[in-house]
Amino acid sequence: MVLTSEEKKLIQSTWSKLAPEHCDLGGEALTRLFQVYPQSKIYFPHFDLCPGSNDIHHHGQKVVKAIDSAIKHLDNIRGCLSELSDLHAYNLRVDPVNFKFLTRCIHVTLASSLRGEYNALAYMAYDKLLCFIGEVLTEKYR
Ligand code: HNI
Repeated sequence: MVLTSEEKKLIQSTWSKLAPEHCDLGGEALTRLFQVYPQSKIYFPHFDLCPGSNDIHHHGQKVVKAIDSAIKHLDNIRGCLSELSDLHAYNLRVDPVNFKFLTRCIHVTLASSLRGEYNALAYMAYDKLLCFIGEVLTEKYR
């Protein structure tokens, strides 16, 4: 992934403004995922998938924590997500298309929080980042 230094700064500054540890970014993105792409629900038969459920909220926090650590290590995302990559490839076996679905839902969630600040440049920077995270989490399938 080639993020320019401007894109890195843009991601880090907008992300810190969101204060992801205090908001329900992940839960909102997952709620959107299950509403817009209900086929993604098959991986979570053991969860309560009603919008805003505790399961969705807690799982959302885990997902956001992983993205947060990627953002703190933009030069070593592969290393930092290595264990998660093993988990998604060897245990969970999530069809990679779901990562594209989730990426879209994260974009919408970011846009609805950041409003005008989520301009084309911010979109492009996050798109590169989220696509790369999806690649890392699915690359061990081969
Ligand atoms: Ni994902 C578990 C991060 C995309 C299905 N996932 C996790 C965990 C993290 C995580 C963190 C918790 C690991 C642990 O407990 O050790 N997942 C991420 C990230 C992305 C992602 C950062 C992409 C941005 N996961 C997806 C997608 C799906 C998915 C697209 C399927 C639609 N993940 C799962 C499932 C689990 C999971 C299923 C196990 C849930 C559980 O608790 O049983």
